[in-house]
Amino acid sequence: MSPASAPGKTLGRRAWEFEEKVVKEMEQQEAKKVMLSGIQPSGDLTLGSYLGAIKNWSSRAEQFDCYYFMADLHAITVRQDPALLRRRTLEQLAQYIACGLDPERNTLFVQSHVPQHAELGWVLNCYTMFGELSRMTQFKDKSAKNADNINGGLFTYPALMAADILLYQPDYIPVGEDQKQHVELTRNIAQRFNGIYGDVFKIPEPYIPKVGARIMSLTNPTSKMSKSDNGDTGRVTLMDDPAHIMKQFKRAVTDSDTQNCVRYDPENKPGVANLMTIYSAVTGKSMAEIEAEFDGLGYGAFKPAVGEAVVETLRPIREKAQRLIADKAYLEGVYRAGREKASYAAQKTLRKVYKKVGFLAP
Ligand code: ATP
Ligand code: LTN
Repeated sequence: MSPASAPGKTLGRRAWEFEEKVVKEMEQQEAKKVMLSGIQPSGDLTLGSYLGAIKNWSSRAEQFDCYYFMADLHAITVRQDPALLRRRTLEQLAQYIACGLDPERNTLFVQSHVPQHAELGWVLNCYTMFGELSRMTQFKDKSAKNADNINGGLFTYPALMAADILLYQPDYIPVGEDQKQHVELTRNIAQRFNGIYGDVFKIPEPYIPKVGARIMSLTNPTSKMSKSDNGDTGRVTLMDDPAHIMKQFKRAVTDSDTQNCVRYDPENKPGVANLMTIYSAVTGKSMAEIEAEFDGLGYGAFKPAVGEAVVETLRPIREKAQRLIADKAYLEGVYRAGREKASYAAQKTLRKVYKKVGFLAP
């Protein structure tokens, strides 16, 4: 019997190899970068939020430790119907999963279930300047749209968003172009805090897609496709049926170019450029390939083709979300498990922050 195959040695080596494997896995786990994002359950998710943000969230679980949440604390900065808010929060979770976020590999949770968000939000409010908040475009846009309810929450919202992010020490924040300003403010707040107290927060980076970062309204290509805008003529939601999606694309605004030319020119042909962006984002084709594909065919062929490509992209998402929405017990299980994991990570950071600022230990 060779020494290596002696029973005691083999067992010893196996135990050692096992230990080495566990340590390696733990190291990989620790070295994994963190990705985090959230969306307010303030309306039905649109094609804009899918292409600008959620599409970038999925298939990342191998590389990243991922946290995604329903930002219900943010949603009440605009008045919400309570029953509708509850329903949308649950449906949004179903849509996250349907978009490819496996709850076994991603931490999916409800923001208000993790009180550390509100707690750190308050602390960070005290490290965010009035001038900084005044410069936020989302605040200016939303106060113009809700002139009768310009509340303090709407104004200080970016400090809460900074807390959402910094609690989890993430590396990347996958969002659409419109959120870049908030992530930059988060970086400034984190740097300011670290400058006073030492390295408490990791400085995160926005992660914005090359194509689809700003999808425009189909009827008004100079304004962003948005879920909470009144009227649904300019948007497509993840839950729209194929006939409705086709109708929206067929009546999408293009331009009065008599040649009906499908050419990428965002400045002079914003409607066509927006449709090309959508088509490119869902098919992976480049702008040159799209121009060649529709050369001489005009808008009459182009608009339904974009509609069909979108229908096929959204079909499996809608069908899976519908099945999941019917299974409330499953969704409850997912968000409860998510809360456990999120709270653990969040509490670690909050404890550090409370200590640094000088709060007496309870
Ligand atoms: P609301 O109208 O309630 O403000 P919204 O439709 O603008 O909502 P958000 O909840 O603000 O959408 O955004 C969710 C995520 O999707 C964010 O990361 C945002 O940047 C992205 N996003 C939203 N709309 C678009 C869009 N039209 N194009 C690209 N990305 C978008
Ligand atoms: N402000 C974002 C939603 C949001 C968010 C976040 C995104 C709230 N907290 C943290 C990324 C990270 C919006 O209005 N779309």
